[in-house]
Amino acid sequence: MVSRRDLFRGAGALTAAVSAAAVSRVAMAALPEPVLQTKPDTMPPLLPETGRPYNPVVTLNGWTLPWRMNQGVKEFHLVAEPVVRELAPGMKAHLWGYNGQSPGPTIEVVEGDRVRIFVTNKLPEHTSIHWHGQRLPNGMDGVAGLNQKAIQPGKTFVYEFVARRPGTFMYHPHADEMTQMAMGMMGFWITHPKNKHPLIDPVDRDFCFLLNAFDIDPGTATPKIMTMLNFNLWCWNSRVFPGIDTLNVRKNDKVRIRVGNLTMTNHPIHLHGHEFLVTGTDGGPTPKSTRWYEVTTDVAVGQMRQIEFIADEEGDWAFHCHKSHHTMNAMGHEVPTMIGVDHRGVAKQITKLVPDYMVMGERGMADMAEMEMPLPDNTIPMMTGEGPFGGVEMGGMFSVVKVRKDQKPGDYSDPGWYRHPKGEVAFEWTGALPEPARFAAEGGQSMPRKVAAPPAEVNVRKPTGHSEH
Ligand SMILES: [Cu+2]
Repeated sequence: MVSRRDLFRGAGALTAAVSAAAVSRVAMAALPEPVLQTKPDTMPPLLPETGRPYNPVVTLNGWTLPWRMNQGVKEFHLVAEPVVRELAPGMKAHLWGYNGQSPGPTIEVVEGDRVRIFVTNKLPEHTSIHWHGQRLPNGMDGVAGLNQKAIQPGKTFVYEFVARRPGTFMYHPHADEMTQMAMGMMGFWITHPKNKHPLIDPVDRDFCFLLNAFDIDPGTATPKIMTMLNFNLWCWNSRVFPGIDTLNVRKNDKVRIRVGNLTMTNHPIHLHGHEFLVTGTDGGPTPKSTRWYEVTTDVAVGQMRQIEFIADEEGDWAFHCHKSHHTMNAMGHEVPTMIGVDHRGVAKQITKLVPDYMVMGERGMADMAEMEMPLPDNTIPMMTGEGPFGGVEMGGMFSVVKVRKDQKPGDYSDPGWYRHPKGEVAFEWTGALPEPARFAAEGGQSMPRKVAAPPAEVNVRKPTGHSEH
């Protein structure tokens, strides 16, 4: 079996399995050998060795599927199968995916390419693949029962169509969809324009990833597939912070980031330090008259957005979903708010008896990041990640865009933490603090209360057992 690592050994050389010239006629009549990936790392862009040239993408914590050219047709082989995916160091999930990982590999083709995709089903149940956003013959659209027979376990189906429209697309099962998508089956598809396109600018860096979510109880490894909204692991490409790789770019690069949402809720994706334009959706490139600058763009369920900006500010810029619950990892729900309640020492005593007992910190949730509570096996802390100045206290859908003037073109490696110029970091004020000046018009516009409010009371309530659900 050809692993992805082998493929990148040498100057981007592809093995015989994917190089048309080296394959005999007999072999060409057979299935292309499936290429598997064993690691969750971000792989370097796969430069095309056959077919029309294009500027390849980089899939965050993912990879692009090599193809073979068979008499002018680009042939890919996807294998639907159970996989073990590391969500972040310290946590592995038992998912379903394609070719060894969840999500499956990114498929990159060029507008006008004839594409043949072999899909082998190694799952315990039937499946199919829908090519989200594509113009194609109806019988290739992949809805089991409607457009085709479901692919039974052990069987291989062939999809074939011309990639007619350039843009940002995805693929996912359309058979027992709820189960199969909750288990991690999905992948990215990019159709590059074949010529200079009036609405698709060339870029220096082109990233893509899918938004997905899992509900995995602390201490277990298999997602609960019936969950509709109450997910506890909010992922980019089946990874959570601090397991999501950073997006490393050179200062003044034109950067494109493509995002697709296959969760069951919307995600306002937010970039620090720069403004961007939404230049495309799964419907294609957006007309220029519809573009305006944003720092957050909402990606609704089943939608894709591609954003573009000039990375002209050096530094380590946070890049994350703006729903604060989506930048947290698995947490016990139904944790009562304990701000203002002094339970010093109590939680520590209880955790000695009940290892996964959690209470919200009395000064906020930051206490929890410090508490180093004993965690069940195969779980990552709710708020975590060490930055150059201390705990980042994040999880889930969070990463960093690293902009450096000395990042080499084509180099996607992590340059380390930003070294801030002198005098450009927020600092502690050590002088005297004056008494606050009272605002003269305080309460002047509000209606006076007839009876004074009673003094606030605090009811201390024991957290209900979050493990019961
Ligand atoms: Cu979100």
